[in-house]
Amino acid sequence: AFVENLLKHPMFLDNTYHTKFIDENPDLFIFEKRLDRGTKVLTYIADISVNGHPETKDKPLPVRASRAPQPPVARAEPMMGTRNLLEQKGPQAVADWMGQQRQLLITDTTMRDGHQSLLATRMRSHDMIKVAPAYAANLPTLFSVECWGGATFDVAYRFLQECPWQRLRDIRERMPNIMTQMLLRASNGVGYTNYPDNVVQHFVKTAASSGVDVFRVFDSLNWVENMRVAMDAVQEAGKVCEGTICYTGDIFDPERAKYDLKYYVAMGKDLKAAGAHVLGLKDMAGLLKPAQARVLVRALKAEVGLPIHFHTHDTAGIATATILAASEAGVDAVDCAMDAFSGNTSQATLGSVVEALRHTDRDTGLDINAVREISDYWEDVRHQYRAFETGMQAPSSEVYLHEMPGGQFTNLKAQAASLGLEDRWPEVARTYRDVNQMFGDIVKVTPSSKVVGDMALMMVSQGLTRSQVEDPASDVSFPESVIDMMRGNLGQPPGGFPSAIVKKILKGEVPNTERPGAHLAPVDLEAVRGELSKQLDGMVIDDEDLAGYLMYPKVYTDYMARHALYGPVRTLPTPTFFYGMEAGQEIAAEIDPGKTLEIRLQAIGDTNEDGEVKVFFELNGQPRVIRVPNRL
Ligand code: BTN
Ligand code: 3PY
Ligand code: ZN
Repeated sequence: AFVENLLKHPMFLDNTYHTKFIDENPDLFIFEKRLDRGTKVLTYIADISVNGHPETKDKPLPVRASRAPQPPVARAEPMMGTRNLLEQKGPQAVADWMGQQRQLLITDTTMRDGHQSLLATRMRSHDMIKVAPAYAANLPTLFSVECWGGATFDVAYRFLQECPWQRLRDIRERMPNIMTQMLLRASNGVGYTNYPDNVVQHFVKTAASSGVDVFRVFDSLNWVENMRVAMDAVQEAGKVCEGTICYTGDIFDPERAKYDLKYYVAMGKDLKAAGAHVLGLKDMAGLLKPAQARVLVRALKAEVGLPIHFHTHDTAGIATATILAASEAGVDAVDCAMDAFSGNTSQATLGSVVEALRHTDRDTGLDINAVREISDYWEDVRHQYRAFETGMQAPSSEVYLHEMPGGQFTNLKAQAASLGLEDRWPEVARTYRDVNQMFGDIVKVTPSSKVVGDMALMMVSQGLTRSQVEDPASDVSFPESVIDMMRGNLGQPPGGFPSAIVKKILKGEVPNTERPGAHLAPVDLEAVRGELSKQLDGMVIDDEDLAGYLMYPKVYTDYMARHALYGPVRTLPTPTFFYGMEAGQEIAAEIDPGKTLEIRLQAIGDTNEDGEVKVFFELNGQPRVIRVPNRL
């Protein structure tokens, strides 16, 4: 039972070190500790092989015989790309170039929104890093590769047992010519609540120096006031600041007049005045229809005068049509996902957009053979994550009813199922829409979308209607996230929240209607660094660790505790990570450049009277026995 007890003890930090620290400084460590990493990785494999991985148990298995994903061959030396332009001439030159050239520029979202929207964000760095050189060599004219931020940050620590910063540096190193891109929730960072200004500034600065080139900055209530700290920090770092409008409603619908063309144009102008180099148009739910896109893009181009980068989701099956309409109206760049990671709640199909525009005046110039090869790789990768396929089977126009973001849809469905509400999904969808109206018709995107989802699930599970909730005479116990938003802790939507519902939810407490960050004291970064170092046995806390800890303190320290036990498991092949090994199987894991563990699982023994199992390995030819508890 030793592994279990240590694992369950959050303060177990004996022999702690950081993945990247030891990777970068292997010589600083004594021989035993280096050997120890092998034992740690074997402990993980033994445990998963005996007990299974908690996240894949009882889920559909990949077909074992399917071939290991092979990245395409890099066909040439990486040609100069957008990253070189940014490095040599700066972010304004990138924006100027975007506006000047004719071809439709494409961002590939596979490594961020693609798997966030289709596989619950579970894609591991291993599968991204392997293919990055093929992007650099074979698709050097991509505008950018979105590979960081959004939900990928905490999922890496929390569920994949890996460091998100190392992912960023590894991709950056292998793809030096194409800009990387991240999604940043402005003052909410990559979290679910407002952080103090200096925490946001420290995060942006660190992300820029670890490898992010384009920052798509949005606010979950479209409040430009609440975006300035993050946008200023991006400009300060010399990176591309994509100040972003979140699209909701329907500009043609007189009943949604709050979000009309004038509203979006005014917001675009505000973002330009705030220093955006590029105007992001983020349609997180996939609500923008082709005819509306034509009008909106034309107006934004003419009246704001920034290059426009359009992001949408294919939830309703119409994303490609909208992209083509936006392209005709002069949009400068669009987001697509590689074919195997496209469609439904993800982005439009990259190869199809390339083909649709071929031989037109907006020809993307991308090599369709290179696209197909890379997509073939992603198809094999996706298969290994079969346990996380939660997606919709078909596109659905229902999204125009509920307006759920692509990244939330499957998540909320799973949450509803876990509450026993799977048969009442249409009711959840209608209630989500009712909650939106009750809150005054707000933008719904992380974190505001989570608040609306929490409220909708509460209402459906308790059988409450909107009018019952609004009735001043009824006693309703609101979810904590709802109270928090009404207090003003996510900022203000256009026109504010309706005063009657605020009054009911806050029971008379006066909300803060100023920028939340204005009321949050700065964090003493050096003091926190010192305390964390003490907590982690004197480990050197660099800016990346500090930024991770400040975003998610417990997620970070739990990750570090598991890291002390399991070592660099991020280097394992994906099937090994999620399913362990079978007797007779052999794998390799490169734990440092040039230092590879050759691992063979010989046999799994019987469970002894203490409930322990011996697992017999060969590690680089040497026999090793690992004991793990049988928890089945
Ligand atoms: C997670 O955080 O849930 C995934 C990381 C791995 C947790 C390991 S898997 C082997 C052992 N058994 C468990 O139930 N948890 C740990
Ligand atoms: C995120 O914030 O993670 C999103 O994807 C919002 O669309
Ligand atoms: Zn998205």
